[in-house]
Amino acid sequence: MHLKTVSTTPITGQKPGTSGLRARTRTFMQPGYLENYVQSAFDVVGPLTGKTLTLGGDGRFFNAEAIQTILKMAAANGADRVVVGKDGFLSTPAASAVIRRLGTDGGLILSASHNPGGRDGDFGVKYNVPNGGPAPESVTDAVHAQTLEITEYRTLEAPDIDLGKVGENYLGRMVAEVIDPVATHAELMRELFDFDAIRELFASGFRMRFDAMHAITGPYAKTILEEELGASEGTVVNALPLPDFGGGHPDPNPVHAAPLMAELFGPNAPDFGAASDGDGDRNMIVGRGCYVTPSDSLAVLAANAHLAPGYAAGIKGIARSMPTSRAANRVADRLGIPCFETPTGWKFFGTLLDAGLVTLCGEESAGTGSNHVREKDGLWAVLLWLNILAVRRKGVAEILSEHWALHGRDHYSRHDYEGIDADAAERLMDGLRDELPRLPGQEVEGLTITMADDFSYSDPVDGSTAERQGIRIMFGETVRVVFRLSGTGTVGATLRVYLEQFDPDPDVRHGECEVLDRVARAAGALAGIHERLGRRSPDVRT
Ligand code: VG1
Ligand code: CO
Repeated sequence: MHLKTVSTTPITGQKPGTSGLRARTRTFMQPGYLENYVQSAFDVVGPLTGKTLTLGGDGRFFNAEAIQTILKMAAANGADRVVVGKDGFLSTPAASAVIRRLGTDGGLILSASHNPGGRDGDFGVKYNVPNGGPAPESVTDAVHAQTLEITEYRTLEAPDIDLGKVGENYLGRMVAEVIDPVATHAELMRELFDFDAIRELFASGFRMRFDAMHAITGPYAKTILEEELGASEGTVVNALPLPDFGGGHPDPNPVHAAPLMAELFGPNAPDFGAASDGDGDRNMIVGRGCYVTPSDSLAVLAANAHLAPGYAAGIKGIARSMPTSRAANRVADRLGIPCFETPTGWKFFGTLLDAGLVTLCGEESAGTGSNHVREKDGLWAVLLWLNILAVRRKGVAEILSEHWALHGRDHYSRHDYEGIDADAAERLMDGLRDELPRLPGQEVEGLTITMADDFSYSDPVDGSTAERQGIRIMFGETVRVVFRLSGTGTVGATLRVYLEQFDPDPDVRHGECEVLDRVARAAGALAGIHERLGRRSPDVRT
């Protein structure tokens, strides 16, 4: 075994952003490309001497090779130990749990989350800091700057280690410790939730379907739901993580998890359905004949969290990303606790959680989590729902309509225009930005604009700021439209249009589409979506 220095491949086109570096898998497979990012991250957080890192990924194509590469680089960079999930697996929340419980000096997570995988799909890598959360912008900016500086990386010439066997291996002087990827996370779940009550719920005949979408949550869901909580065998479907997610798109929403929706809305539907994404940090919740929007899910979880042992003392506060509906604010107001509004992306919740200002966080994109880790956590949300259902012994639809009766209902939908020309997308956003001062007072589709701005955020804990985080347009107190461009895509641009309308006295028979139809037309007219993008309707509605 000897140390060598090899040249890097420049990272072009893609700036390592909110969720680390994401690019096409083929781009990542170029020799020296992944290495450029990893060496840069090691340079920024290093020296690694005396340090322990956590490492794992969502099992997508190139995961295992990337793990071996990173292990050898960590050894060459002087790390003491790397804790790696068996088979190279760790869901994002499990990696966060491992970093925190084992007290490692941060870690690397390999995933492009909900983006499709495979040789022709996407790959990604991100560095998480010692609190278990995504690196803040100061770190990701420094890593990006370093990728432009360095021309070489350090590695050890050594055979691959056996990722299939739990135990310790040596790479030079570094220990590569292969761990059970599920155990630490499962242990944490047992502490937070009343497993006995959930076991009784299943024993009473309660039926559930969990769609792991051939992504990383399969092993976690099988172990916890079927083996430990007694859900019947077959409750978890598509449980085997596959390198290409079985050709699917592991984004848990009604469009990409259509089979689950069909089952829950069909004859002989189970009581409860859930799905998770590529790296296991997102969740979709469906009741029998009833889809729960992620924004409503956050609000219901916040209103009922005290029913689970881990939150029995009540929650201190809630944080939601700006485009997430204001349903969570209504719960916070009733409970007399604060509700923070942050830019999109989990990293903005970290400081609030560390400072103990909030207990629960959520995003409209199906991410929900709490202070137990510093990432969103798909299975955690499912278990909290199960704990609530086990205590309240009511159906999802009933819980939801009671929630709306008490708080009113925030009708909500997100329209995505995918694969659009990046310049046209920028021009559309710039056009809206230029118009902002002239918008208040204007009438669109019979709705009058009362406020319009480009969301900027100042972190109440560390004072860091983030500008241009999305255009918000208010039509009085009840209707809101938000426009922003996705930061996680790898080709072209995606425009996200977030539509919402509050109804203080809701009629549960109305679907989101009818209620939000006028709001959608107003959004289209304001941004000139048809004229500028040539699109008549969105690619995905969630
Ligand atoms: C999307 C979601 C955002 C989420 C991010 C990462 O970002 O909208 O809410 O935090 O993905 O999620 P964007 O920029 O494409 O809208 V995941 O599951 O990649 O960790
Ligand atoms: Co994800």
